[in-house]
Amino acid sequence: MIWNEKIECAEREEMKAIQSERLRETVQRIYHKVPAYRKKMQEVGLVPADIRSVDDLHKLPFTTKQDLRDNYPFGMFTVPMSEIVRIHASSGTTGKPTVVGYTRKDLNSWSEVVTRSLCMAGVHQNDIVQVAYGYGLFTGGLGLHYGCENLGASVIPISGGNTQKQLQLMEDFGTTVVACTPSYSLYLAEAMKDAGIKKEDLKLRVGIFGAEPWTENMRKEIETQLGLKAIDIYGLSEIIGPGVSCECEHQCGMHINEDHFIPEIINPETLEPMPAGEIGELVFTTVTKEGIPLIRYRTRDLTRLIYDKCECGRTLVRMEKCKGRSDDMLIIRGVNVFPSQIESVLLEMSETEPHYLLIVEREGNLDTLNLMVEVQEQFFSDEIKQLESLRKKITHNIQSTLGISVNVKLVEPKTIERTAGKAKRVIDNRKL
Ligand code: DLL
Repeated sequence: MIWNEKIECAEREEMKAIQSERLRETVQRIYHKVPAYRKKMQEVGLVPADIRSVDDLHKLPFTTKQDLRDNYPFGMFTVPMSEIVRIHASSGTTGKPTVVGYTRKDLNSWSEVVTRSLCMAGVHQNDIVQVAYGYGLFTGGLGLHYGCENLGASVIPISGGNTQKQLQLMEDFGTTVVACTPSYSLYLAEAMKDAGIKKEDLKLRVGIFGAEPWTENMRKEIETQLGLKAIDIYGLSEIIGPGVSCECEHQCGMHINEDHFIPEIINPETLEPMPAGEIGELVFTTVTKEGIPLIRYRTRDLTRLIYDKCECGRTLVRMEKCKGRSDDMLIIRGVNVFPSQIESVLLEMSETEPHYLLIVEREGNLDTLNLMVEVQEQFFSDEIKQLESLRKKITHNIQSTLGISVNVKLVEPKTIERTAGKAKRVIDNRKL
């Protein structure tokens, strides 16, 4: 089912007209209400009247996480606190968290885009949805929750963690849809095996997985182990939370709810817009938000936009699965390495588990990349010779795919710490 057919299947010109009108309103709002934005616009000699349509978007200055930190906590809100009805925050890797505020209208828009996303994923009213994203300051839990209620599905607000309970409720309540991070879904699969629960014992049909990067290989693994269709959902708290975009049943890129969030792709080095179809950094401008509208917000996520028609009938532009981030890309001895590339290599091998940790060190002037990876139970052996040959095989496969040498350390299954939230894949010990 298409939740909002008029918008989701609009002609490009129609969409542009909606976006342009909303953009004009947003620019007026931020210029008059947020001193930090006014200052930035004045610095480049812009007044709101200069922005007439989406074609003028590129004239506006960018916004970054640093701007949110500089105006911590509420300095970029455009309404008085009496109109803010919800506050979320994302834990920054350094310093203060990024704080976002929602008006009642913002919460309604959020429910709308999550409901659209659920419909894209093939979820319907009769589904029982177990929301295993964290409830709290993180937007995952509550974001999915209100979208499910708005759709009319039955939501189980179990939140993250408590794996045994997750499995018990899945069995007892007949959960048909699970929403959690892709890494946690694999952890659930592992716990199922331990508990002797087969996928056939459960009624899982769809998984709504996001909040961290994952690969096509990981998708296959999850789909096989849990017996469901694994759908990618994307979002970030600064823009709204989950539901910025989501895959449809064809799993060929995530449809962006572009009547609310206008996407652009820029070159992260030169900050110039990239030619259509090329990979670069994703930038969003929110055009309906009241609490904290963001202009040309740099997500740091790398992807490309696809404007071709989708088989599902939606015309909403699609973004490809995230390729990594412009800031988590590792440069090891001059070679650009994305953790997702290493993950792909591991998933292609039957002996390893998709649980790994990359540790980057600098010895003298030389970077070294160390990889801890779990070996599948049946391949883990007391025979050093056997393990050594597996270690060599992994080293060779990574070397030949990425062109980089890596020190591989094999560890027993379940040694690497599991989290109910986003998996931590990289520890960078270099002081650069
Ligand atoms: O992770 C919102 C969310 C919750 C999305 C539940 C999907 C499901 P933040 O904590 O602000 O918000 O983190 C946002 O997570 O910039 C991406 O780098 C990453 N991310 C989110 N979804 C995906 C995805 C939520 N599907 C940051 N694929 C974003 C890859 C993702 N990365």
